Amino acid sequence: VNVTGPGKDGRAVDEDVVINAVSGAVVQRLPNIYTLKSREVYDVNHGGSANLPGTLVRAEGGAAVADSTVNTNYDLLGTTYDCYKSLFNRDSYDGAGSKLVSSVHYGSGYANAAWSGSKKQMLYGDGDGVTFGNMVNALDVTAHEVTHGLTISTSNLLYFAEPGALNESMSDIMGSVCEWYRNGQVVNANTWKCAEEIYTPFTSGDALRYMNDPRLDGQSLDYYDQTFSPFTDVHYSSGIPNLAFYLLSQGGQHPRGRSTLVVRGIGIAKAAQIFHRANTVLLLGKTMATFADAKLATEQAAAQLGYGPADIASVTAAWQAVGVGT
Ligand code: ASN
Ligand code: ZN
Repeated sequence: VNVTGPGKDGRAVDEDVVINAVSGAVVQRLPNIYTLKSREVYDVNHGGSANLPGTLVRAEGGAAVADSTVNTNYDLLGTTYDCYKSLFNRDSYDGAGSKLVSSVHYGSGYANAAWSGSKKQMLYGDGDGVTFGNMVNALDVTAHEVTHGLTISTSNLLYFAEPGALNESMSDIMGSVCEWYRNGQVVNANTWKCAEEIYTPFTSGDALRYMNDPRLDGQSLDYYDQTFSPFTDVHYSSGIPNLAFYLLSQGGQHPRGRSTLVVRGIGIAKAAQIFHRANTVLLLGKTMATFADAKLATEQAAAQLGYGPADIASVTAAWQAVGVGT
């Protein structure tokens, strides 16, 4: 018997189940046909924070509209939702099916995108046309902003110093993971680049950040030592955990010889599970978590996920290769 019924939001249920006709017990869960995905894309029409969210242009299930910025944002929010649901069985950023609310055409020539913690929504600028094209056009940026909403509702890492670097890094990591997910769970040349689709439209091949070699951007850090300052912009200090995640996934050595350790890569699929579990379970409510706390949390997450000693050793080595732990 295929059972469908109203989900918690009154729309289609998120699973089909086979039930025993006599006892009513669920004997098999079938792949989801419907999900609880719920998006709302608004046009703030070049207004600022006082004008949010603006006019609702496309809600869940609505047909494509005339504005391609709205449609692209809607689609990439959908890909991000699907990535989280499919890889982590997580229902939206808060795990409770909350709507993904987004406003496009924020500001004028605004070359940024953000998650507003107070408004529980995202905003996307059109870019300035020189450093950035339209901010909606990069899946990793969209997944990055959604992940800020997730982090606020889980670890709630402070946006400063080491927890801030970890907060930013969780967003960059899940940006890469969602790109990998969209690419059929295959790593390609763009997987480890951040915002490559929109960064410097007149220069091809570059990116805002590089997870595999953070110093390629000229500012990000890639090793934790005495020179680390808590005052470093979290978008640069995030390079340290970003590189740890890359090394855990792909394996290899520190790209600039800061460590002689050779990390055995475990693949992005397992690495993603480990970092997601660390952020949502082991670091739950750990607003002040340090890099050392994240190392321990990811080691424990790997063990809880049932990964073996060699994988756990890779987690340890990935952090050691960026200067965290001995
Ligand atoms: N795009 C930035 C981010 O999500 C916005 C900011 O600097 N907070 O990290
Ligand atoms: Zn961020």
